[in-house]
Amino acid sequence: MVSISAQPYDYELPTDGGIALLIIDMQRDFLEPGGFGDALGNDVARLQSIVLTVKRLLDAFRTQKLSIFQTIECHKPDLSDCPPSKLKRGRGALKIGDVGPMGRILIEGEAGNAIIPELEPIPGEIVIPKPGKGAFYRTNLASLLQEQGITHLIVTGVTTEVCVQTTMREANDRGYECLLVEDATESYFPEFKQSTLEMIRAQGGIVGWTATAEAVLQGLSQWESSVLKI
Ligand code: TIU
Repeated sequence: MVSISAQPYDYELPTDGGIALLIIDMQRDFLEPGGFGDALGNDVARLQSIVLTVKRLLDAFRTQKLSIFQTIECHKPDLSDCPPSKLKRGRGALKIGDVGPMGRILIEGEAGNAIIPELEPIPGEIVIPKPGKGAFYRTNLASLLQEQGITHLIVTGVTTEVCVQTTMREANDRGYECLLVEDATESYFPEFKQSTLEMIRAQGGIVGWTATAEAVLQGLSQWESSVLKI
């Protein structure tokens, strides 16, 4: 049995299931000035700190030919998939659908809605558009995971206590073994990130595990060599 050194205890890698990297919403809308995060009054520069770490994980999954799913939070240009409550919320200078410096805020296909260039998917990699905070709500993620036999999710992205935590809770209830990578997720609020990490792994891992990217990478390379030996 190969495991990743994690909290609250080691995370066992599957012997008969698949593992996937889930990268949540690493979009210009959240990481760059002029997007949705900025419109909500946040200091978006805080989120830049994880880009290289997410890239390291992405490269490792690409090299080992493991499944990768990225999500983007977005709405259709006619806003038909945006509940009025979400549209009204925030009371910032710009709201969803308004024209900002990177195009319309949080709208599919606009420049600001794209994944940041450092993490741009390569042909064949799956990007899941999602209208909500959780990646399972009104998306085909569950069926894609089932098709690929995925049982274990390594979760990264932004923001820790909003889309990342909502997705992890949705995944946990659906039976996935979820590990949140501590230095590959970030929040506009450092105290919310810290609390989220703690609440996920509390009570014996009530929602899942947390571990550093280094520990994940070490576990994965051991796992690969153990699989190759069989
Ligand atoms: N505002 C905030 O912290 N997050 C979001 O609205 N979406 C995601 O977390 N992706």
